[in-house]
Amino acid sequence: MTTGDAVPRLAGDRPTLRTLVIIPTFNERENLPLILQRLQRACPAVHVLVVDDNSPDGTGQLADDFAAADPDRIHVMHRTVKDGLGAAYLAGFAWGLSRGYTTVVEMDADGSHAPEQLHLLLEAVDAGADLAIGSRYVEGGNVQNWPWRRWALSWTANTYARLALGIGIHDITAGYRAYRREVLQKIDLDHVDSKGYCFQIDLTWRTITNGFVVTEVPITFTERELGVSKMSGSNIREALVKVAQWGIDGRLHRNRPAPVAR
Ligand SMILES: Nc1nc2c(ncn2[C@@H]2O[C@H](COP(=O)(O)OP(=O)(O)OP(=O)(O)O)[C@@H](O)[C@H]2O)c(=O)[nH]1
Ligand SMILES: [Mg+2]
Repeated sequence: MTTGDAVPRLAGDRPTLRTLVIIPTFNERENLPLILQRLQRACPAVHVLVVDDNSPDGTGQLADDFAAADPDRIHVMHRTVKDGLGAAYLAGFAWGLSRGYTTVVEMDADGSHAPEQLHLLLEAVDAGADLAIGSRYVEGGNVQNWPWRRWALSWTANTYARLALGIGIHDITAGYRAYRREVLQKIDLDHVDSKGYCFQIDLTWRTITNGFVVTEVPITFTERELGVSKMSGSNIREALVKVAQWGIDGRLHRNRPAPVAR
C-alpha cells in the first residue's frame, strides 16, 4: 500500500454503497452476455455502464437489450467511433460522477476480470483504499492461459514502469480496479490523453502523486477465450515514452512518493 493524505472518512462510511462498474466494449458480442450474467450473479447490487464505440458486430444494440430488460441497473453509452479504452473510460467516469456513484470500477468485457472477485476490490475500498488494483503480481495473484510472450510483455512493462516512476506497485498496468469518487474528482481527468495500456499507468501515477491510498488485491486474470484482442504496437510505444517522461518529471520536481509495496 502506498500511503498519503487519505480522503477523510465519516464513521460508518461505506464508499462502495453506490458502485458503478464500467465495461468498455468494441466487438464483444459473444462476451457481453456472459460478463453481464456473471456480474449479476456475483454482485447484484452494483450498477453497470457499457461504453460501446459503435461496434460493427452489434455489441451496442445487444447492450441496449440488456438495459431494456433491467433499466435501473444496466446502462449503455453509445459513442460514434472507436477511440480507445482510455477515452471510453473517461466518458464513463464523467457519466458516473455526475450521477453520484461513490465507487467506480473498471472491468474488461472479455472475461479476463472475474466478476466473482469484484467483492475483493470493493472490500479493499471499504477498508480504506482510495484505489484498489486487482493485481496479477502480488502473492496470491496469477494469470491463466497466457502465452509466454504476453506474460513477458506485461512483466517487462510493469518492471519498466516501477523503476522509471520509482513506485512500489506490482501491477501498474492492471485494468481491473476500483476508484473512490474523490480520486476521480481530484486527478484532473480533463488532461488525460493516454489511450491504451498507458491509460492505467497514467491514472495510477496521478492517484499516487495526489497522495491517495493505493492497495493491490490479488486476483486471477484469465486470458480471453472469445473475440479478438485490441491491443496494438502503438499502445506500447505510447507507454514507453510517457512513462519515461513522468519518471524524469517526478525526479526533477521531487514529487515522487516513497516506493512502498502493498
Ligand atoms: N469502447 C471501447 N472499448 C474498447 C476499445 N478498445 C478495447 N476496448 C475494450 O476494452 C477491453 C480490453 O480490451 P482488450 O482487447 O481485451 O485488451 P487487452 O485486455 O489489453 O488485450 P488481451 O489481453 O489480448 O485481451 C475490452 O472489453 C474491449 O472490448 C475502444 O477503442 N473502445
Ligand atoms: Mg483483454
